[in-house]
Amino acid sequence: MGKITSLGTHFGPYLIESENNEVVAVHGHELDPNPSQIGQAYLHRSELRVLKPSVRRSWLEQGPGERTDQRGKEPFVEVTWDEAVNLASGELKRIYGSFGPDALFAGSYGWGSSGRVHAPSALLFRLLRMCGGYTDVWGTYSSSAAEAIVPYFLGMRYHSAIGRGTSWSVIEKHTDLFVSFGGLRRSNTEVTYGGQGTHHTEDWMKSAAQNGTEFLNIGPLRDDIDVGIQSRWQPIKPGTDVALMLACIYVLITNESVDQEFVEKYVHGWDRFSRYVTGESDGVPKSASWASSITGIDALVIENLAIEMSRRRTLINLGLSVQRADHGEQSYWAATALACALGQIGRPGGGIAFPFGAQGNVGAGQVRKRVPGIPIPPRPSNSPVISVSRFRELIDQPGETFNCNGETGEFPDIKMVWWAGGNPFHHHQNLSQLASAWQRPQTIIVQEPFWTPTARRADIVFPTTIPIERNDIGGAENLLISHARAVDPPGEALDDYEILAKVAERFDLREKFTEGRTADEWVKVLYDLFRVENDWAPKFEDFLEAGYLRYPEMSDMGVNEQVFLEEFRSDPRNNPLGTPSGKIELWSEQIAAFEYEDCPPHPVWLEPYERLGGAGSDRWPLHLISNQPSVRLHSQYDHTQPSSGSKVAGREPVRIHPDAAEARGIVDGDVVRLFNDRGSCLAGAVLDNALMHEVVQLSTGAWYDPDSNGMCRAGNPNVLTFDKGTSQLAQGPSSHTCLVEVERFEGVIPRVEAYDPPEFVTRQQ
Ligand SMILES: Nc1nc2c(c(=O)[nH]1)N[C@H]1C(S)=C(S)[C@@H](COP(=O)(O)OP(=O)(O)OC[C@H]3O[C@@H](n4cnc5c(=O)[nH]c(N)nc54)[C@H](O)[C@@H]3O)O[C@H]1N2
Ligand SMILES: Nc1nc2c(c(=O)[nH]1)N[C@H]1C(S)=C(S)[C@@H](COP(=O)(O)OP(=O)(O)OC[C@H]3O[C@@H](n4cnc5c(=O)[nH]c(N)nc54)[C@H](O)[C@@H]3O)O[C@H]1N2
Ligand SMILES: [Mo]
Repeated sequence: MGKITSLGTHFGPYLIESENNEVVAVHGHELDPNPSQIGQAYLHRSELRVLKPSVRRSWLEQGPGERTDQRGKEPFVEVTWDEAVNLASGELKRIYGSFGPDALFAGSYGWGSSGRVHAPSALLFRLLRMCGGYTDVWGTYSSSAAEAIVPYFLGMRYHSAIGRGTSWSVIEKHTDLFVSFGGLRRSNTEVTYGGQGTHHTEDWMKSAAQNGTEFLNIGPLRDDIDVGIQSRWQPIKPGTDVALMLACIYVLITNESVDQEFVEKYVHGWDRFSRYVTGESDGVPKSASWASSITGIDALVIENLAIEMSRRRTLINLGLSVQRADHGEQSYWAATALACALGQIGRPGGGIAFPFGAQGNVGAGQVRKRVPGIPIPPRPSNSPVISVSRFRELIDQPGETFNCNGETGEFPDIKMVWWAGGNPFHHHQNLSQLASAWQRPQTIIVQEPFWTPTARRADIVFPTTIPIERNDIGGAENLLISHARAVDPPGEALDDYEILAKVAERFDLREKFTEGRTADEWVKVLYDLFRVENDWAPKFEDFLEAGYLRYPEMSDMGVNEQVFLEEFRSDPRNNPLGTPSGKIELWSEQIAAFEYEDCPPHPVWLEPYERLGGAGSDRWPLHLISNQPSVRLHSQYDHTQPSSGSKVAGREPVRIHPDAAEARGIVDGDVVRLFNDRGSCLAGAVLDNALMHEVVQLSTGAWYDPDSNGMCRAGNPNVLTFDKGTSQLAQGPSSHTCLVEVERFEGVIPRVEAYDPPEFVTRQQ
C-alpha cells in the first residue's frame, strides 16, 4: 500500500494512492457508495502537460497583435518564468495604459479546480480587480436563462430556489408521479459545481421507486433515466416542451380541473395568462391537438397526462437542458404555470422542482454550507459586464449595442484576453465563428495544466498544477474535504496562486495579493474561518488527519426534510415572495416594461430558430443533442482514460437510431460526418434504439480539432451549434437547439491531431 491522500473534486471525494511520486490507484472515498469513474483520469501521466511557460513564436519575435491568424498553428517558444511573467505584466500595463481596463476581457468562465484556495478564475479576478479591473461576465453556460427569469416570477434568485427546493426524503414519502423534463441522468448527478459530496441520487431514486414514486421521463432519450428502475418514457421533439406544458394547462382549464383556490390566492396574472392559453387573446387555443402537431405526442396522451397529473401528487422537474435552448426562459416559466394550475406547490412531494438530474447536490435539502474562499474585491463599479455566452460577439463586434435583462450596453473594444480555468474552444457555440473572432485581440494569455484547444490558441501559456499536486480545501453538501498534495508537479508547472503572485509583484501588489501568506497558509486560514462559523468543527490538524469532515446535522444520505414554498403556501401574507405582487407571477409588469418580443410578460410558446417539423427541418432532418459526457467533466481529461477508452473509431461516439442509420447506410462503428450550415465534424457511430428516430446524440467535450476546412476530426458538437442568445432577457446559450444531417464518411479518414503536443522551436537569435 502506497501513501494515501485525500482529494475533493467537482465529481466527488477520492483517496489517492501514490508511490515514488506516481499515482498508482484512485480509490473511491470510504463514505461514497457510488464513486464516479471520472476520477480515474488522475492515474495517468500525460504527454499533454504544459511543462514550461510558452510563448507563440510571432508574438514573441514580432510583438502583440502580430500574425494572430497563426494562433493554434505556429510553434511555441519555451521561456523562463521570469521572462513569461515580465512579458505578461508588461503587456497588461501597456493595454491598461493605452486603452484602459475595459479593453481587457478576463471573464474567464469555466470549471477549473473545486478547491477554495486554488480556484483559478477567482484568483485572477482578485488580482485584476486590484490592478484596475476588466470587462466581466454575468451568468453561466449552465443556467443563464433560468437565472435571469426565475427572480421575476418567484422573487428569489435561481440558486436559492434550488437550495430551498423539495428534498429527496420528502419526495420518497409523498410523490406519486415525478415528471421530469430533461431527464435524471445518473451520470450528470455525479457532478456538482464547487465540489460533489458522496453520491446518493441513485439510491434516492431507487428507494423512492420502491416506495411507489413513478418516474416519467419526458425527453428525446429513453436512458435519461438509467438507474435501473422501471420508469416511463414519453418521447418529445426537442425544444417543444413549452407547447406540451401549455396544452396540459389548456386541458386543465377546459376540464375545470384548475385549482382555482390556488391560482386566486397565490398567483398574479392568472387571468391574462389563461386567456392566452385558451386562445382568447391571440386566437390560437393551446389545445392538445395544437401541441400534438408541435411536440409529436398524440393529443389523447397529452389529455390523459394532464388529468393524471391533477389526480396524483405530482412533482414537475426541469433539468437545465430545456433552458439551454432558444427561448429557454419559457420552459421554466411555463412549467411553473402548469404547477400553479395543478395547485400542489408547497404541498409535500408536489409542485415544482429545479434541476434534479443536472447536479448531484440537488435534493440535498439544505442550502450549501459556506466554505470561505480567498476574498475577491468588489468589481469596479464602471466595469462593463456582458452575458457570459455573448463572449464571441464581445471580441468580434466592438461598439455594437446589446440588450440584456432590461439594460442596454455597448461592447467595449477588447485588445487582450486572459483565461484561467476554462476551455472556450470546448464550451462556446459555433467554434469556427469563435476561431475567426479569436484573431482580433492583440494578446491572449491562458493559464492551463494541459495543451487544450484553448491553450494551443494562446500567445502566452502559463503551466499550472492540477489538484493532486497541491494542498487545498473544498466543500460539498455533506462534507468538507481536504485536498492533499499526492505528487510533485511535472516540469516547471506552478500553482495559479504562485503565478498570479508573481504577476502581482510586477505591479507592487504581491503583499496585497498574498496578504503575506503562502497558499498552504491560506488553506489553514480558510479552515479556521470555517471553524468560526461552525464551532463544532475540530482543530485543523485533526481535520487534515481525517481528510474530511462530515456535517453533523446531515443524515448519512445528506438530506434534511424540506418542501419548496411550504411557508409561502401556509401563510402568504407573512411569507410573501420577493416579487412585486408577493405572489407567483404569471404576468410580470417588470418584464412587460422591457418590451422584448422574444420574452413577453407571460409564459408563451415561441418558435425556436430551428426544430424538427419547423424551421430548418426540410434541410436538416435530425436534432442534435449535445448533452453532458458520462466519462468526463466537459472537456477535462478527454485525452486520457476513461474518456479515451470511450471513443469509437478514435473519435467521440455519436448515438444514432438504427432506422435513421439504416436509411443512410451507416453501420455500428462507422466514421460518420455530422453537418449543417454552420460546420461539420466526424464521430464514431453507435446504433441505439434508446433515442427517438429523428435525434442524434453527441456529448460535449471532445477536443476541438479542425482540419483546413474547419471540420472537427475529434467530434466536438460545438462546430454545429448556433451562437445565439436565448432571448434579450438572459442572452444565455442556446446550444440544445440544433439541427443536423449525418452521413457515412467516405474517403481517407483523417487522423485526430488534437491530442498531439504542439510544436516547439528555440528562439531565433
Ligand atoms: N453544445 C454544448 N456546449 C456546451 C454545453 C452543452 O450542453 N452543449 N454545456 C455548457 C456548460 S453547462 C458548461 S458549464 C460549459 C463547460 O465549459 P468549461 O468549464 O470551460 O469546460 P471544462 O472542460 O471543464 O474546462 C475547464 C478547464 O480548466 C482547466 N483546469 C482544471 N484545473 C485547473 C487549474 O487548477 N488551473 C487552471 N488554470 N486550469 C485548470 C481544465 O484543464 C480545463 O481545460 O460548457 C458549455 N458548452
Ligand atoms: N458526468 C458529467 N456530469 C455533469 C457534467 C459533465 O460534464 N459530466 N456537467 C455538469 C454541468 S456543468 C451541468 S450545467 C449539468 C447539465 O445538466 P443538464 O442540462 O440537465 O444536462 P444535459 O446533459 O445537457 O441534458 C440532459 C438531457 O436533457 C435532454 N434534453 C435535451 N434537450 C431537451 C429538450 O428540448 N427537451 C427535453 N425534454 N429534454 C431535452 C437530453 O436527452 C439530455 O440527455 O450537468 C452536470 N453534470
Ligand atoms: Mo454547466
